[in-house]
Amino acid sequence: MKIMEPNAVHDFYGGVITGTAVKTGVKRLRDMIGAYKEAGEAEDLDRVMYEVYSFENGDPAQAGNLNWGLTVMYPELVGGECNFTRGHVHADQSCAEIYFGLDGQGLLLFMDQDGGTWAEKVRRGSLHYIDGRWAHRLVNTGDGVLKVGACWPVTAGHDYQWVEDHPFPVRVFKKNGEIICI
Ligand code: PAN
Ligand code: ZN
Repeated sequence: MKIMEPNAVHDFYGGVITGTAVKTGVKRLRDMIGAYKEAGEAEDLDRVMYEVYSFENGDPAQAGNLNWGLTVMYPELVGGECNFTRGHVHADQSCAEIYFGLDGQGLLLFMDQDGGTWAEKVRRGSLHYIDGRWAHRLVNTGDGVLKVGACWPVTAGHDYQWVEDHPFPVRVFKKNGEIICI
């Protein structure tokens, strides 16, 4: 029996995922500034807010195949508001997803199709099930880097427009070290 290395070099806990099929996305504040409530005029728009690594496994057209990925979020505040991902529902809402906390402290915000909103705490070792109909957004509430792994069907797709049309009604701020959800 041939024993091989994993088909990608991963150090999830260290926030590293590499391999031939990895796509990396970087979100800077300039990409997100409009989404924050109280962004000041003097913000450094070059600030890196989060990085997303995604690894496509197998044929991307074959339903049932799975991607995995890693989101690395920095402990940035914008007008006191905690760093958050853009958020999306899956274009194919029959496709669920699993998130798993690797490092740091955060919240996973959910919103269902009726606008019902709730959150789960994210930390090293936490597991989160995301129904394909639920909008999902990560928030880094900690003082360090938040690292979250994910696994989702290759055919899920990302619908960002839905979240722009139905904004999350809750924002997460950190004031004097305390997390406040408004
Ligand atoms: C994740 C997200 C990642 C970044 O891989 O894409 O956390 O969030 P946004 O895509 O909302 O910017 C995922 O949920 N994939 O389906
Ligand atoms: Zn998703």
